[in-house]
Amino acid sequence: MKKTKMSADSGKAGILSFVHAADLHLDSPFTEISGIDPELGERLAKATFQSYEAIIELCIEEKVDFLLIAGDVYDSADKSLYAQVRFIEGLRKLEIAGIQVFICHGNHDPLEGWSASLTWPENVHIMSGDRAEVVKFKKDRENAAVIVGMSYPTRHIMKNLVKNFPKKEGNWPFTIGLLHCSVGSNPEHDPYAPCTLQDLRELNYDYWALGHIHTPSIVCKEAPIVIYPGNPQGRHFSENGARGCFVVDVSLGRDSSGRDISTRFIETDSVRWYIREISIEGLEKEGELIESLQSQLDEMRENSVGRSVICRFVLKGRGPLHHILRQEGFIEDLLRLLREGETWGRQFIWVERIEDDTLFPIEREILLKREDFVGDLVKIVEGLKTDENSRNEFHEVLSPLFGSRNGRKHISKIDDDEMNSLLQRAENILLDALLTEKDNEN
Ligand SMILES: [Mn+2]
Repeated sequence: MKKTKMSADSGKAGILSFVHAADLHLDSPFTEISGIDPELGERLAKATFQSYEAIIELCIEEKVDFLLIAGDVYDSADKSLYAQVRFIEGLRKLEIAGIQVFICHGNHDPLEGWSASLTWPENVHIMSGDRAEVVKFKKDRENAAVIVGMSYPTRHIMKNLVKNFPKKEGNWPFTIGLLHCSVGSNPEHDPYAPCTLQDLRELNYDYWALGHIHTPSIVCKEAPIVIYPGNPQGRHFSENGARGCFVVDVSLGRDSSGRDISTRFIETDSVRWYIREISIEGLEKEGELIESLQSQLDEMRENSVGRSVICRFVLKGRGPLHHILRQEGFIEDLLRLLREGETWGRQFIWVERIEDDTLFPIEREILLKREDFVGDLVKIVEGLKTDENSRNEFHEVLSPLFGSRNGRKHISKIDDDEMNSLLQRAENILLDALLTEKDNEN
């Protein structure tokens, strides 16, 4: 097995420190946003690069020893020339700062794809695609870490690559596995290089720096620590919420028993995606709806601390505003209003769309007067809610349920408030099934 050695004499004294990032998808197209303002398009085109720059800055600020990138640096096997040049620019900055970089390639950027012939800085180590490579990292002339990694030679790797990784040897210091793979089953992602947590555990490593799953997650908190940092920049509404990478600090002891490992998630996205559901129930006037949307926008602005936001509102529930929302041009006007004053400066909030999933309000007063099945249903529920005799009879009917041995175990007495709310919910379900918008008009 070929062993490469890399070393650094910079970084924090007594601590092994590194940044773990993955799935940069540089130069990724933002497909869900169509027909947008060209300026917004330009801001989005830069977003994956800005988050990459944020990672580079973080490495320098934190004075880490190395940066790990667990695959999918680029979005497609035939990487754009622009993305490659910008990627190398960032790596050069790290070279100047004395920070090493270890990269393994994944399904979006396998080794077989086209690459421009550019000169890689000397601080960069790209893992081989033939075998798991073992790289020793020295700090202050001492062995401080071992990084074992493997790249995808071709895109469709459906076999378990962990089987190629060697077991941690007795004299190895802090050992890291670097791989783009799918741990366990995750129906949202293609099962590239599938493996189990047990496969990872068996090798006795200290940390698994994984890539592929775009939602940040700590798969395992205890040794071995297994982390998916997720992609550092969301690219569509299904990649919503905060995105970033991990900073890991390891105290360097003689043996692993007294070792202290801390992991921190650092947000690196420059544009954040949000989907917000808002219920129109209880809203009587248009003004109330506008206020509610505005206050959501204010909250997002605050939570995203200086970042830009693209958000989608989904309006739900039953209420009188349903009819107004259906009026031609109303939602377009609402959008215009919410977008007003937004410029493509450092921080913007762009409402991409307002979806109307609302339902017509049910006019109960009118239904009560109807001489048909629906009218009877509403009258019965009304009786049970307001008339004491009817309610007592109803409790009588229900009593075997509470009196039986099994019933007693699982349900306790229902008080009047709870009963009323249950009855109302039952009525809503039945009316939803029985009524159409036309039925509800008198
Ligand atoms: Mn990916």
